[in-house]
Amino acid sequence: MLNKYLDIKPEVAEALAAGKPVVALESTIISHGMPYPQNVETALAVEQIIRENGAVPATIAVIGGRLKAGLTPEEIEYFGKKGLDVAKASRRDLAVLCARGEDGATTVTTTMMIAHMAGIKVFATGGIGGVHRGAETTMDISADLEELAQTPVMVVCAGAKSILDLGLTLEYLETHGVPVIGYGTDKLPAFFTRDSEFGVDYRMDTAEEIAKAFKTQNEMGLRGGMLVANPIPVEYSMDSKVISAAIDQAVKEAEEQGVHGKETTPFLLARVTELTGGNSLESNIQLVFNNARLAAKISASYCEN
Ligand code: PSU
Ligand code: MN
Repeated sequence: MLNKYLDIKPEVAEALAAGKPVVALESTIISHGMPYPQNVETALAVEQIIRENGAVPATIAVIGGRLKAGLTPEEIEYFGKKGLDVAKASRRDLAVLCARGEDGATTVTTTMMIAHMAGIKVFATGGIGGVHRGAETTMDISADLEELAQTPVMVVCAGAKSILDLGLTLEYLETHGVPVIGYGTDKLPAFFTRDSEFGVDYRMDTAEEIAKAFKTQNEMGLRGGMLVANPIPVEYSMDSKVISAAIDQAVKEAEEQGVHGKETTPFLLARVTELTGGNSLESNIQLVFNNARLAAKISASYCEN
């Protein structure tokens, strides 16, 4: 099933061929989500955490028109330095970027697509895209949800930021048959905070239980992914009042300035970071580390059974 546009890093290809655990990572978080050099330091540290927990990391990106499953440290450095000059690549961008031989930072959507092409089952990130507030008139719904509906890759995240309408995001996932699992929680985490007013579909307390549920889904031949929401560690979680005030203001500014399309999410994320200061960057980094640990354990259990 190998794709002629895909390059799998040799270390990743060897692990996959030997049935060893591999965890995919996205690159939008590197080039668009954090400033240089913290983005490169974080990306390299996440890879290290995945190794320490028994899996091989595969950071995913588009470089020079090639779909890359697994980057070298030099490629991660290149990506982090280029920052916002790398195009954000969602599903609709992938073919054009490859045809033109350009670079692209992969979102949750395109990271899932490329992970699946390579044969990787588990992917760790920070937050996913979803149904935006006001989507009943703008129709702004992230392609991430559509990808979860059709591509059999597990996404381990810290829930979703309330820049989104979390209730509508869960409704959309339910309609498309995507199970939402809370790791050690009944509530959907909201990225910077450990919970929200919304419940998940199932609470699971071990990596083994999550791996077994996903293996069952795949072996049954059900299409689509699984969303695992892992709450931010208590010591890095933020005051929900501070966060929700910043988010409300960012959403209002986006509306006033007529921000739309692919710019909406990056605009909101950048404004929330500015309004909440350096604390939110540290929280963001720590929750990605936390998700990488869990994803590596799930991937290891998936491969053992
Ligand atoms: N939400 C976050 N952090 C992120 C993103 C979303 O809290 O980094 C990024 C991810 O790459 C996600 C993308 O896949 O934004 C979604 O963009 P859009 O809403 O335009 O589909
Ligand atoms: Mn959108």
